Amino acid sequence: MKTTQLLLAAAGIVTAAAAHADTITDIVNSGPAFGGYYYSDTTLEWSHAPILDSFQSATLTIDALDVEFDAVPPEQDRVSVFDDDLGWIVLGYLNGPPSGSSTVFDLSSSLFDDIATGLMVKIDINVGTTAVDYAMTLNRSTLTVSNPDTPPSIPEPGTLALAGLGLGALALGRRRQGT
Ligand SMILES: [Ca+2]
Ligand SMILES: [Ca+2]
Repeated sequence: MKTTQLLLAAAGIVTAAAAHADTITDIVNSGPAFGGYYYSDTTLEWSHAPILDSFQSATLTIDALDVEFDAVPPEQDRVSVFDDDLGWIVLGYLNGPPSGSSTVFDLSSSLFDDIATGLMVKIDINVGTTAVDYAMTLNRSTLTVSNPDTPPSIPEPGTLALAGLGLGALALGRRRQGT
């Protein structure tokens, strides 16, 4: 390995330790479920990337267009997630104005293991309102997990030793280049 690569590797380890974030976000906004205009009784389904870090709370935010939850009868776009123990569980319905809505659902701890393997989500468009044919467009699904107990980020002794190893290798490389 070249000395520059060693130095970069050492720097990368330190950066990774310092950048331990309080929240992790996974956004899905592409694929067959997104961007189209879909009518009643259509089911849109997608998956989030696995989140392997530990966390203590999680939310799912769905951004959509043309959700007429305030209409009479209301458009009922039902959001469900897959729990490995319980199967599909209903979180609730999209809410907000047709011009653009952002609906946030809290995810229970029984879903944390499913988040770790990649949370599966689906929307059943306008269920239970057979009198009216509504449609909507799904724009984005945002999965956010947070760990409020994350301690202040201090590089561990092992990390510092590794960084020192990288710098030492750099010095050794320079000496060799000099001879
Ligand atoms: Ca589960
Ligand atoms: Ca609509």
